Amino acid sequence: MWKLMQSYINNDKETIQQSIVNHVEYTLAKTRFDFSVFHAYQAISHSVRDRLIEAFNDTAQYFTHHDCKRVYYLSIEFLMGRYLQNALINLELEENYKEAVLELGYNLESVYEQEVDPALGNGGLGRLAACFLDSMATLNIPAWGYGIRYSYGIFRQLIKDGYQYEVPDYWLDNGNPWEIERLDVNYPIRFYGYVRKIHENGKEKSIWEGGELVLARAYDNPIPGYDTYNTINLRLWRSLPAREFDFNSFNQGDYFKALEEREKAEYITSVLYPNDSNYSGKELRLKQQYLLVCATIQDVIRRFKKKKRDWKELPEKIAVQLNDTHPAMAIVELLRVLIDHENLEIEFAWELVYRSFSYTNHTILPEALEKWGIDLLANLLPRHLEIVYLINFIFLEKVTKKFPNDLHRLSSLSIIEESNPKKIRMANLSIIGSHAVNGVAAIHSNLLTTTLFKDFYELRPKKFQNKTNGVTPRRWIRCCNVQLAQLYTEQLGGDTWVTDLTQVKCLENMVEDPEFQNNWQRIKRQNKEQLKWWVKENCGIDINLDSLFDVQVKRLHEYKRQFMNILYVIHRYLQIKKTTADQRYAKFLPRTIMFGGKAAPGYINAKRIIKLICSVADKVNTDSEVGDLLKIVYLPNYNVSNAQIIIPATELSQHISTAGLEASGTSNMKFVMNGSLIIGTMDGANVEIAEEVGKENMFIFGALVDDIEGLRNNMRNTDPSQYFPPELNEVFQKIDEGFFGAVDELRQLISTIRNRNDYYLIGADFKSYLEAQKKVDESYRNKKLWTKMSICNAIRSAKFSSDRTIQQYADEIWGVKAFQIPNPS
Ligand code: 26M
Repeated sequence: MWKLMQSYINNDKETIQQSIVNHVEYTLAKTRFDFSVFHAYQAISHSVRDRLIEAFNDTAQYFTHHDCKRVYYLSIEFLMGRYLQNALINLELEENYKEAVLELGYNLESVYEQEVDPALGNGGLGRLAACFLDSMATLNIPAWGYGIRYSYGIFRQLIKDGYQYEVPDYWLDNGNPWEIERLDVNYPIRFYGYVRKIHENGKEKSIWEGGELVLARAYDNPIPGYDTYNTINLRLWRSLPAREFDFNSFNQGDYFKALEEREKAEYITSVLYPNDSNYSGKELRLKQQYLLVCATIQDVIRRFKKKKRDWKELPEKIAVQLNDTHPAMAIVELLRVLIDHENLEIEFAWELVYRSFSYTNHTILPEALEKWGIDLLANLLPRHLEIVYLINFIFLEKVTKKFPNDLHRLSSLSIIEESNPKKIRMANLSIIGSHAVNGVAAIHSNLLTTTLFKDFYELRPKKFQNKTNGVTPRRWIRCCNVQLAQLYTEQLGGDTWVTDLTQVKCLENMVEDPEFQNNWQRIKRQNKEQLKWWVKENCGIDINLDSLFDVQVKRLHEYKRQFMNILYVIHRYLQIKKTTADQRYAKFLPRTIMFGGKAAPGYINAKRIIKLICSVADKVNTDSEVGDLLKIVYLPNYNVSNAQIIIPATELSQHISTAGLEASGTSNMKFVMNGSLIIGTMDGANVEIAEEVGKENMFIFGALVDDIEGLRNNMRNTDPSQYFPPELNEVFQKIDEGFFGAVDELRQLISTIRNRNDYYLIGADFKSYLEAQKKVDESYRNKKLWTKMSICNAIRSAKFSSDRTIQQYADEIWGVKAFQIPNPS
């Protein structure tokens, strides 16, 4: 019987202090009588790490002992954000540490600020993976995350003179107390080489050899659940040179050349690609993907083989979730290992593979769909290309049986795109190799089955599912909005809402309660104050606490339409200017409009939009006629840690993508949980948010997804001078006149949408956007009404907890149950 030993760690104040001081002395080799806040952070982290590791080891042992079915969540990105506060809260030790640390002379809040923000992700997809880990740990699901330990995370964004500058983010400068380097877990990874065919027992066998070998080394990151002892593992791979020397080079006496080759191996996991769409087809990127996949599959198989059992049990013991197509080569890799190394029959092996895999799609934007050129694959992964052809052949044969003489269908379903040069469609591979495929919000999942993957849907309708995204209430309420969390805990008589967000619905009877409303307003105001200081410190701008805090923070993208937002801001500014001074304050409500987000370094239009926002900000913020009626701020370097300050302080948040293009959005959920109202289109998860909180509590506008095609045709057939509403033409004219400077650049930007080229339909949606903005102002004038709307949003947001999402994945895709390890203390 599995037995848990007594824990040796106590959590009283004195023991905690002792452990911190010990780490100062013995881990950091600093004197315990005088250490800086930076060293305090390091020592505290090590002390918390000790507490994590015990639970982490016990959890791994417990899962092994119970031989439960495991989930492997494969993602090229994990956007974790800072660990310390989250770990303390999940361990329910924040109060103990606060006291202990205070007596040592430090304030825990300022200690948190010492941590670098690990930003190994671009945006939504990577952050979703992080929220999922938190929920899987909290729900006691036997899960592992697998990803890449990039040396450089997403670049740090500087804004100078209105332009974005990208600074490399070497985040490991000060070490990383949250990871465990596994010197003994290294897997060989092969690239290039050739396939040799041999004959064995009358059968042809393939041997992939030659080429280059590198090693993938494991770095483990413990992920504690909330209110549970379970602590799961995020295993990240780092590339290293293989141990064998390149004897060829050495023998020729080219010592430096040989070392250079070794350096190249380390380079593979050096940098995260900073795109969040727009697939680029770079070999290094494919190497990253394959390294992740190859090391992970070796790890998974090693764990499966620990117990002697039949291969047919594989799908009952593992569930592999692909976070988009980036790790999709895992399908081919597992099949390769099963047929080439384990000598299984192809049909049998294939059955095991597709029953084990499932795939989540995160976008329908065509430019983001991964397609690898045949030549690239033939060179880098020659055996995989052969296997892809094999899979495709077997698959298309089955299709032909069901739909004879349907060449059109065959070519749309094929993994191979018959272009010149031919390409491998990773989405098709992912669907064919998975037993379940899901979109990330209801509208998105519907679009998948009716447009992008229609033919696949007709072939296997039951394969397709929806799993509406969610976010973790631990980080996005409990950590970032401590006061709101306290209010909930007081009102609900306990803090079990943190793991069961449906409980906050019980506050429905409080929405009109004056005292509750007062508390609500007080909390928002305090959060606004905090953001005001952040803005002062980081942008040097004073913002008006009484103004409406209006925020759009997300990656810069034409489809997200930050452009439409700033065009509206210009319109508002022009209206203010047209109003006489004595009327202005009666007519306009003070607003602070904040933007934030990174543009992919090569995305020129996105960078021009940043420039436009900053140029408008310059003009407006220094216009004495406007005063504090209107302020525009570009919040630099939007990331997880400043999101934790920005989101709780927001009153209105913008989620205004062209209908059909934002798969889900997840920040919309975070904003709603923190009592922000949404101005948004019927797109992504906004649709379900409207169902939950009520349309009357949102500002919904714009074309519906079914209107889009018609509107695009309409635009093409309309005279450009007639197509845009007059308010918008007036704005264009001002930009054209050079009112905001940077004429050439800004003219180019507006020209992208002017000549029947308004693909994202800013012109078509602008009028209804104006109307929605008007309603915002009217509602904000009525403080009681606004507060009530804000409360309704927050207390009706339970559906968007990632606990709900993960429970659905567990029940409907993975078929795994919870295994909760007893707490030894
Ligand atoms: C691809 C190729 C090369 C380099 C980078 C990429 C790449 C990286 C990230 C492509 C897409 C990436 O992420 C897309 C993404 O973040 N999608 C968002 O996923 C969220 C979680 O499901 C959704 O909420 C968002 O709507 C969706 O845009």
